[in-house]
Amino acid sequence: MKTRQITVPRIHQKDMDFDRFYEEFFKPELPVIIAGVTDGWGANTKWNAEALLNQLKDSKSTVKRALWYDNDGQFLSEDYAVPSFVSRSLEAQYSYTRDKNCRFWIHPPGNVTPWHYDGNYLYVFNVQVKGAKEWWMVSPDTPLASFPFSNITAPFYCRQPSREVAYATFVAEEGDMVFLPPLWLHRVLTLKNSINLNWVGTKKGAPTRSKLDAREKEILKLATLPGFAKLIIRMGGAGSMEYFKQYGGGGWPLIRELTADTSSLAALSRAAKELSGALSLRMTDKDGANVWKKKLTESGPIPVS
Ligand SMILES: O=C(O)CCC(=O)C(=O)O
Ligand SMILES: [Fe+2]
Repeated sequence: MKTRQITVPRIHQKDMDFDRFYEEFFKPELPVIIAGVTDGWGANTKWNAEALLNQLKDSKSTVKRALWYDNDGQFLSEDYAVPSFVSRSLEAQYSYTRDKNCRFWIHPPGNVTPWHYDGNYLYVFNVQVKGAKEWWMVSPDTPLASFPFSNITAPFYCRQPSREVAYATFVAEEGDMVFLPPLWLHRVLTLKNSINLNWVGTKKGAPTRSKLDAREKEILKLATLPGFAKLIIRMGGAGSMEYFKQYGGGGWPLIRELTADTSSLAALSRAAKELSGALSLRMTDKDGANVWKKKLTESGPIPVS
């Protein structure tokens, strides 16, 4: 794998306003780290893993997800302040949002969230309230190989591009907020006992074009063709038809908008590419275990050449 390292800028929140954020990062869909976001937050002294877990469990509005908890903007809102460029970005003019658009992650050191990109064209404001995490990101222009119809990266030894991969790596320290744009692949290693608060949304308007954007649109288009949605869900493990119904907070109208310029032929050819890609993936990992059953994902950093 040939690699090219890119740098994610780090900007203090006092130098960031909505206009700058919108022009330099939100609109072009580029990552940025914003420092000093938690200055003055009650969460700094009030939040610890155990207490937060109990509060999440006690709250009726908590939804437990596989790796994190969802809640709404009211939950513990007295403990933090939403930066104005975040609340502006989440406004209906710029984003589709869901009712429970806050995510909470609680991780011990050593925890790895393996390579993936978030579905639903989701962008994430990821605040490192406590602890520290090492991030790796890959541009959607030079994506890693995914499992078929999936947003989860196949293990590096199975099948990875021979062309260049543009990646970034950095550490998010306490008080930093990572802006993760839509379709950027990422892998996150927890370095110190960690609490993260996220706000998520799906950007309105045409997404920035990239290889992964084309793939995502072709898969979505395929889902609009009779009989295909079920196949995609089965292959990609997205859960149920609810996934498309609620897609990106906009559902089928958003899917139709996103796929307006994608032909059915491109979608069918995507299906062929995904299936032939699947055949070229190695079926067993180094231990002889079935890669498909394990959905095993290489959790290491990009092998830098
Ligand atoms: O913090 C982590 O371990 C994973 C974060 C992540 O995947 C995300 O914010 O989308
Ligand atoms: Fe993610």
